[in-house]
Amino acid sequence: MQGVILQGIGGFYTARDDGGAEYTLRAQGKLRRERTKPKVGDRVELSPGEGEEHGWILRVLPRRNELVRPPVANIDVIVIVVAAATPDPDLLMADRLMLNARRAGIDVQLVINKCDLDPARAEAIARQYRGAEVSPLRVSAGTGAGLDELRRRLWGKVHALAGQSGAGKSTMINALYGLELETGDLSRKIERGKNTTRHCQLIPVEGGGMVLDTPGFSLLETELFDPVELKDCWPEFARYEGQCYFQPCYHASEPRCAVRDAVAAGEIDDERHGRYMELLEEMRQRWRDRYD
Ligand SMILES: Nc1nc2c(ncn2[C@@H]2O[C@H](COP(=O)(O)OP(=O)(O)O)[C@@H](O)[C@H]2O)c(=O)[nH]1
Ligand SMILES: [Mg+2]
Ligand SMILES: [Zn+2]
Repeated sequence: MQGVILQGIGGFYTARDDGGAEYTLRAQGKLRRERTKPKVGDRVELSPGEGEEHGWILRVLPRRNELVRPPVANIDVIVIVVAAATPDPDLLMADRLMLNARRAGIDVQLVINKCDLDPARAEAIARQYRGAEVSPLRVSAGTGAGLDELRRRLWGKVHALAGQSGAGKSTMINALYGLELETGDLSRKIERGKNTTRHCQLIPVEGGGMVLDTPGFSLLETELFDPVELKDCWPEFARYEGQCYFQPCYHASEPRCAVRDAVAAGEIDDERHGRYMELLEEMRQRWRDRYD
């Protein structure tokens, strides 16, 4: 039998089979000896317990992708939420999230929320990401505008929402799926006082998809890698690759750089390129200091 791990607390896991039945499981000793720790999102082979007894996780099937913090596996889409206003959008943070998702091999859906507050700003943000392979979508979790389209795009997929605090992630999940997660509005807190240590869990939603609920989903830590690889995470540079005078080219300050020419010509957004430069500088610094 197989199932997907929805949550794990104190060595007990909840798994759900394809028919929707849920099982309480522990990891077999063999897994612990191999130091395989099942993660939320893992597909596992299981043997169900009898009656009140818990069952066992026998094997963790190969992962399509995985994150370390939070420890989750097999996420199809990371939804990066930025607010058009309140809070002021931190697009450097959004680009960092995009970079990390891409390095982990996970698709990105950019959602620009709170369009009701500043539609012009929302449109300007969407324009910055043309060619970035993040399918920008403008919505308002408050009014519901655009949510049908977002629900359609996420249908049947395992997805997680990431982004600045206050951007509207919890409000969005609630509006999409009729849930009652805790939002910035404290009067709507659920489980108040009942359960203070919150953990990450997958919540099955209509259409066969699942949404990851986690209080601390940050995805802000970028693994260390050779800074020359950074440009590969900006899809809008790809069509200019190989056309620069220097090879390889960082598309930073080299003369006769096709990417910088494209920025000057307005074919690539200059703010997006500017934030690439910031992240490049940061990675070069870390790369230089890597043996310290
Ligand atoms: N005007 C407006 N406010 C929103 C919208 N979405 C969320 N909010 C408000 O923004 C605040 C933060 O939302 P929350 O969902 O807690 O953000 P989170 O920290 O990303 O989970 C709350 O007061 C929400 O009511 C929106 O589309 N329009
Ligand atoms: Mg929240
Ligand atoms: Zn270049």
